[in-house]
Amino acid sequence: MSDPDLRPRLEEQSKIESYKAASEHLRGPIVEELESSEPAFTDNAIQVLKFHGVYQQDDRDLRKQARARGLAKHWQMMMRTRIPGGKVSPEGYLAHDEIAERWGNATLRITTRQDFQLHGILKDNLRNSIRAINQAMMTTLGGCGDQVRNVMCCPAPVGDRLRDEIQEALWNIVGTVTPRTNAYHEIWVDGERVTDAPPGEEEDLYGDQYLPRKFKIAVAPEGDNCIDIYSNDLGLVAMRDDDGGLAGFNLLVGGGLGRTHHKPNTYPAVGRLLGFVPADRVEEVTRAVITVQRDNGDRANRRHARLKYLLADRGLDWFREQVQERLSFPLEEGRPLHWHGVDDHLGWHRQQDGRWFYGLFVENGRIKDEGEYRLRSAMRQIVTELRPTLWLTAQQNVLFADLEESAKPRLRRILALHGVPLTSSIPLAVRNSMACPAIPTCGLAVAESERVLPQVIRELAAVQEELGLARERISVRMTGCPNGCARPYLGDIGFVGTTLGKYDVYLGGDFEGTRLNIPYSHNVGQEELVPLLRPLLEAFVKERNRKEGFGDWCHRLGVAYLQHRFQVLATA
Ligand code: SRM
Ligand code: SF4
Repeated sequence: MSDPDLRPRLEEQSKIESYKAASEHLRGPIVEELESSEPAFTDNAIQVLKFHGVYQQDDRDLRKQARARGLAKHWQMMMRTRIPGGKVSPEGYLAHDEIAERWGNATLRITTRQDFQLHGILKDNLRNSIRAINQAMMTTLGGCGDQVRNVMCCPAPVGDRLRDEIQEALWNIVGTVTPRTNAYHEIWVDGERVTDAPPGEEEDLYGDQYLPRKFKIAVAPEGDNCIDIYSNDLGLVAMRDDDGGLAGFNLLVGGGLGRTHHKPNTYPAVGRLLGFVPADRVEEVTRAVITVQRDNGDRANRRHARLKYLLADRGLDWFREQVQERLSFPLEEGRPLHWHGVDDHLGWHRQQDGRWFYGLFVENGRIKDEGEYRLRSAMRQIVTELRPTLWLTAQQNVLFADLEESAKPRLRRILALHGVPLTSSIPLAVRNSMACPAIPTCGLAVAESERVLPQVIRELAAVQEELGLARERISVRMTGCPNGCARPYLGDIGFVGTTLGKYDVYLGGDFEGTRLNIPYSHNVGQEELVPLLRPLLEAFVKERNRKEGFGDWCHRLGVAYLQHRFQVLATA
């Protein structure tokens, strides 16, 4: 175990560490500041609020107007509900829909980690919004902050034995990683004015200072990497036993995608195989992995604080020893891993109990009413009338589950009446694309993403159609900065914003998301993105091996070779 004397003293740690340490288990100055008439929170409260699932933002489209009205910014809050495995009850959905209407910007957003985000909530409406989420038996605690974030899991509601056992393991993991503090209930639900942690309240996993940085966990059934397991700090791959049940988990550690432009010591990394544990040991090993990071992660430099950097600095063998020391049983060697693909679970599928689920494509996860396209209204009607269980996917889509055969025509009719296309009519290029929110809500965005990808991807779909590639699954992911929220470094093609209207282009990942892609071209104008890709796609059509994916073809030939062949300037 790490020597506590060697850890940096609090004054040598980042400012956020001192806020966390002084927060009395996430109470901080939230209550006082909620009661003040200021439209925004102070830095200390902002950092503690993240643990409660709340980000302070400003509407970047309205900055000029705000200034003209003598305001610093148009302050508003984003709220993220933590939704393990993406499972949402009809009541939970309707509560989010109502908050979006009453207090938010009238849209909901399905995130790349199977959560809901609500944007545009004013400070005065925050308490009512969080309370409404809690009344629907959901929580925003753990949506953000230096703790375990939403635990992802393949959402397909198939209902077979393996999936049922995975769900049980998922909820045990969620139970073990949820903070113990009562601060959340005091502040948002009970409305008490408590500022100190009561005696005896203990954060047994996190300690008083919580983790050095966010920590991400995902669970995937072996074979189907629909949740992009390699981007997580801890990936748990559920391995089948001989009877089709859950034997245990292969552990992948140290995945993470965030990087910063012009800082080569920040980089994306994919998870590495640490070992295997039987199913009934998963909570113990999860805690062991988290506490090694808790005790050894970098608390001085937040850009170097994720588990991937600890692994890079100390090595996988050191890490394995540290984990082993904290376990009551021996870690086994990792089992061979094979991925058969990525199933987005869209369209109609039969459940084991004879009922049906329907996976609906939601472009970039945004549930909204806009012109003839009225997805939000359609979803409200579907949920109110048919009462499906909803499952959010890691590709920002939604599955309506537990539908009787008789509900199928009604669901189709409701979608048609609201101008929402069925998944089967969505071009594959569009269906396999994702963008992060970026401007106007994200304060870190340097370029657009959600608002420009629809146009770019339709241009690409048209080129794919022309070249006979309409049925080809090519994943395209765009972000408005290098932080990697739509996982651009794991797609066949990644577009990463560098400044307004410009993107770095990455190639050579794989559709299964097991490999990082590589920078191909730097600072490409938005309207040049598809023309840049066109000659590559033309060559791919002629030269690919049978069934070879576009990313695999780029990888086989080598990105450096492709740059030379297509006379593309190397990256900056
Ligand atoms: Fe993210 C920060 C949105 C998934 C890496 N992310 C942000 C913030 C909160 C901006 C901020 O800190 O002020 C963004 C809010 C934008 C907005 O207006 O809503 C934001 N991230 C998102 C979401 C909504 C994107 C989406 O299209 O759905 C995803 C919410 C997930 C959730 O429900 O928890 C989201 N973010 C991711 C992922 C993908 C994943 O986890 O599978 C990553 C890459 C994986 C990883 O963590 O390494 C990711 N987000 C980041 C980072 C870089 C972290 C790093 O280690 O460097 C930041 C910036 C930071 O933490 O300093 C960030
Ligand atoms: Fe914001 Fe960057 Fe994440 Fe996009 S990738 S949401 S721009 S932090």
